Amino acid sequence: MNGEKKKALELMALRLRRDLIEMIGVGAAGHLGGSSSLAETMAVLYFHVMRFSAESLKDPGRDRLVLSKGHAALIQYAALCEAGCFPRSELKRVKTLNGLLQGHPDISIPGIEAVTGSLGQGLSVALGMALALRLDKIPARVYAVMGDGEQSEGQIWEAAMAAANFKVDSLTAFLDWNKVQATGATKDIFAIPNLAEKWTSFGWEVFTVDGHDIAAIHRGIERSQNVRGKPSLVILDTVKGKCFSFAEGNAAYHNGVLTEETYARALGELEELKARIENG
Ligand SMILES: Cc1ncc(C[n+]2csc(CCOP(=O)(O)OP(=O)(O)O)c2C)c(N)n1
Repeated sequence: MNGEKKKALELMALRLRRDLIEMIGVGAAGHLGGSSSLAETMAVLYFHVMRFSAESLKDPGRDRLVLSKGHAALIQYAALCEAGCFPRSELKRVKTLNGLLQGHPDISIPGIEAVTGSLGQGLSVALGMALALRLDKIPARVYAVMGDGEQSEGQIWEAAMAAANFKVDSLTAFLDWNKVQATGATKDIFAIPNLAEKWTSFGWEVFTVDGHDIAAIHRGIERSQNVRGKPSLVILDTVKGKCFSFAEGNAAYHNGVLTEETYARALGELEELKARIENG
């Protein structure tokens, strides 16, 4: 990836975060933490890696992305909106009764491939898609995004074994290793040590990357695309609430409420980061 592309994607990740903050707004709860930790990955997938465009959402050959940690929907909505899947006016109606965009992903939303929100199910859905594409001889890739707290769901490990058994090398899963779940540190609530070793022992190829480094995420995905005969996992070493000083690593912003003050601060911090990237 050249420097110009990298810079464009870094700026896109900040744009997605700005959309995220505007969607959450003031005075209502929103999943800031686990959405922000995925901003760079969403930017790399939707705007560089995936065969995906708003004009071909039904193309059988498109790559698919299943957000298994569906509570982070707002960052995916931001990416789909920036890609032109629906008008920006929908972002303002997010999580309202008559709005298109609900609190968790739904297939009525252009660009959303699976209904998620009940944790633990997305990898199975993605595996089913990958198997169906293989039967149909369609060379599309399927991506699935899981959380680290989500790893305590048993269905994930059933899907992990099945994907390895069926040698599904068109499947790349991501694990957003932000180390915090809904109410505290993942290690204190349901510790699953040695995640990389566990996935390797389940028959997966595992890559661990800095989940806020555009080039590193891209390299991890490229390496996963070259794996043959088994599925791949890219562990994203991330910070929950990344880019927002008051939210980083803070479980209170898993699904927290922004005040006028924190809302303004969040947008201000994004502006500072943007200026820093633009000035090289
Ligand atoms: C089956 C199920 N149980 C509980 C929940 C409630 N819940 C929503 S998010 C969450 C924590 C998830 O933690 P993690 O996977 O680490 O997500 P992240 O920190 O990346 O947002 C929980 C328990 C749920 N959505 N589904």
